[in-house]
Amino acid sequence: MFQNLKAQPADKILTLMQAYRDDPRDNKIDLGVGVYKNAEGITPVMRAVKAAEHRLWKEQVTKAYTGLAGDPAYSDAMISLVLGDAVARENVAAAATPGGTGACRQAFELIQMANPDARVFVSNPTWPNHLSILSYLGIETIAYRYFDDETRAVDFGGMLEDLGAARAGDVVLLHGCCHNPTGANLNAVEWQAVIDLLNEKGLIPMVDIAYQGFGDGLEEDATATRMVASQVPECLIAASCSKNFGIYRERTGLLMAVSQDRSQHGLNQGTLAFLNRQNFSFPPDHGARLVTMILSDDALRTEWAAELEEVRLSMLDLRKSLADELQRLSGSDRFAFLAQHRGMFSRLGTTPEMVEKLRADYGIYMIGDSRMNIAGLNAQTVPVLAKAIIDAGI
Ligand code: HCI
Repeated sequence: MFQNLKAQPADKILTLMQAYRDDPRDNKIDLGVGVYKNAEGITPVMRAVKAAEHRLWKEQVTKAYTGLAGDPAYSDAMISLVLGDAVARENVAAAATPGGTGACRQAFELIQMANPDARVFVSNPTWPNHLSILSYLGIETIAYRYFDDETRAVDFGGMLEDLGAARAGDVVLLHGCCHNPTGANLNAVEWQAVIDLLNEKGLIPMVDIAYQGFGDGLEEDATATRMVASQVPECLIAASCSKNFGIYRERTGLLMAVSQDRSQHGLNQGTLAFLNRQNFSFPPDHGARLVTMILSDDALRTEWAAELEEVRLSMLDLRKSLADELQRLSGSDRFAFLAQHRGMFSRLGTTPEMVEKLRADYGIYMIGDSRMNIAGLNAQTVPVLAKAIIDAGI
């Protein structure tokens, strides 16, 4: 049996992570995998998470199974974090999932179950794992224009034109904030135009929100998702706690199915629980319990939000100093987009050959499509990266 297996394509992001680890140079710079790092290059356990873990260790008396959809208190806390009061709680079915990836996977399976003919429209580019999972499930994907290589902003005209080709019942995958891999995002007026188009054509949005709090702020980053959820008849939302709670390896995510038709709620909730049961029975609980504890305790929540804000502002600072340094070295504004982008990533917009040159000659690791993890920088490495970009001739 095993001899029939075929080697599968490796994940480019994880391959690069390994290559960085194997590089003996001590001046190497890791701008690869999307993990927040502080100025010391460490991905810390957040203060509120440590405190919640401590409390959990003292207070938890059982590790018996939760429900198939996870602890309802976790769903309540996360629905409120992501959706605020944009949608009534009774309109939202939700299930805990292993990370945001798990939420995406379950969402895609639900789409396939509900409408095997649905095609999923994905931004060009999108997170590679979206494409990988969709292709694994045999779901047809259609790319819509998104990133403008010239301006390094959203090609909004192209996006609307391409979405115009979708059929009623097709799904449109949107990044709620902090687009991965480009860092380029829609403004509120553009979001509204997309929502109007979705409604006009009967398209179903699926919002992937993995970086809430990393862009313009916790509430601000949820605005687009809330606009979508409150204005369309139904949508799916895949949320991740990996980055904003710094609990990557705990695998903590939530899939929400929002329907304006309340009579759908039981069926939606039952389907989410069923899908969890088919794939892994019960979702991981440790991270979800920490998140619930933090979001429901005033002191922990304040501490968490303050640290998240420090993280957000530190990335904004790095963006600004990189853009300034490149402005100084190049004598032009052609890198100003770096300060406009939001979230952890920016697509530099250069060739794979240049990305390889930066790796080979300067020990700078970014993804082949020139996606940089801004959080991989610090005050010392910003000028090093800027000089390398100019010296390499980008
Ligand atoms: C990212 O770097 O895009 C997010 C982190 C990640 C990368 C690959 C698989 C899962 C998560």
